[in-house]
Amino acid sequence: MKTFVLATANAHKVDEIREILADLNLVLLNRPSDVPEVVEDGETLEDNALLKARALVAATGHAAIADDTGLFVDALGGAPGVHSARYAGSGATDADNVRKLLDALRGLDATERGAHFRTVAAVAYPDDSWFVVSGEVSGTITEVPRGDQGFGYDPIFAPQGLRGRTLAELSSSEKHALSHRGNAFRELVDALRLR
Ligand code: ITT
Repeated sequence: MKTFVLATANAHKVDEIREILADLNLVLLNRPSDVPEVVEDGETLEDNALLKARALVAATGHAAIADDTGLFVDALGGAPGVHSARYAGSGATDADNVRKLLDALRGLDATERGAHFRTVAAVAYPDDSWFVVSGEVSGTITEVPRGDQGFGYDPIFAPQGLRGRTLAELSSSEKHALSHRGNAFRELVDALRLR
């Protein structure tokens, strides 16, 4: 069985990745707690996903899977994008980030609130080989948060085609079926099968 260490320090992302990959015959190890967090100073999601994956290969000797995700808001020229985790400052909580984004879009109507999530998943191996895949979902930013499932920006992101329901109003399996992370990790599964 293939073994991978999951590079993410975000427990919600660990849960989602484990759920999405559950049917595969993979051993998934959690990131050891003594491995310091990587400074995510890349300019793109690809850069940061690879930084995280390679750091965990170096720290553990295992192949590693990393995910870097951003929310790209049209009216803000793509912000917060690669800086989504720190949008409201270093140490910002999900609630801080959500509040700042709603404030930035105050007064804009639904047609001006377009956005997409993008996830880049990177796999890195001890022999220095690697690959990346990505997935997206398009939608709009709601005017108020709704729902208590999911995490991060989920309560204010309404995917296209769901009549305004937010990602935080979906069950986890409904979210994975259409989400940026679901789409990226389905690509990752296909890529792993070819190796
Ligand atoms: P790691 O770097 O340890 O993986 P992180 O929380 O920093 O964890 P990201 O950089 O990928 O992860 O996340 C960027 C931000 O986007 C962060 O604020 C997350 O809460 C948010 N985010 C990521 N995936 C999300 C999702 O599926 N739904 C809503 N928000 C999400």
